[in-house]
Amino acid sequence: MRIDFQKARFVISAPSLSSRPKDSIPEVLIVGRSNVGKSSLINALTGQKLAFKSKKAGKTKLLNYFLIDSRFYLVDSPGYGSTGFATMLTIQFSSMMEAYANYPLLKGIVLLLDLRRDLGEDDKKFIRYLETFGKPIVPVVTKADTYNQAMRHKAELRAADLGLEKPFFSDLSDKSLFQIRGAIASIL
Ligand SMILES: Nc1nc2c(ncn2[C@@H]2O[C@H](COP(=O)(O)OP(=O)(O)OP(=O)(O)O)[C@@H](O)[C@H]2O)c(=O)[nH]1
Ligand SMILES: [Mg+2]
Repeated sequence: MRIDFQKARFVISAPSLSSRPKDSIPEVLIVGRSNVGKSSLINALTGQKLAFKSKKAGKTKLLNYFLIDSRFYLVDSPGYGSTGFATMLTIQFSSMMEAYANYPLLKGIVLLLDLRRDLGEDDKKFIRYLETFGKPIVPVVTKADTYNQAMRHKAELRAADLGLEKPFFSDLSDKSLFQIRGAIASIL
């Protein structure tokens, strides 16, 4: 399926899934710890400055719906572990995610990871929790431009340890974006 990611526009910021657009367009959710690079990846995938990126953690507070090529919504989510989401599964965040658990329009989750360090227990719990959704998960290691060969190898081992085989490495280059666009298209 050919999808033109450059044909993208912001549609709505929703405080929860119940405020999403009232249509039946499928969606792909981007999740990850605060500051991992969710908004930056959305901007890079679409080649537009759609999502706000920030130096300060916890910038994205709402579910931001971006319509891609009139085909699906790419949804920027608040980073867990960010300001206002002190612990990963705070009531607000978990109830937002909970609504997604059996949501038929959710076609998959792009899980952004910083694997320069071992993940904490809360990250591992969060990943286990996402898996209970039973939807495809596309693992993406962000900020790959900051990894050397040894770090990359270590990151692959860490991902495998989490049951995430063959993660994509994103350095926001054309090559990595091409791969990630392909992975997203394949789950739609
Ligand atoms: N070196 C490098 N920096 C990146 C990359 N992607 C994002 N960043 C930087 O990481 C910081 C956080 O990026 P955001 O895209 O705002 O992260 P976020 O996950 O949307 O953060 P929240 O909205 O706070 O949850 C910014 O300073 C970005 O410039 C990357 O591929 N390489
Ligand atoms: Mg963001």
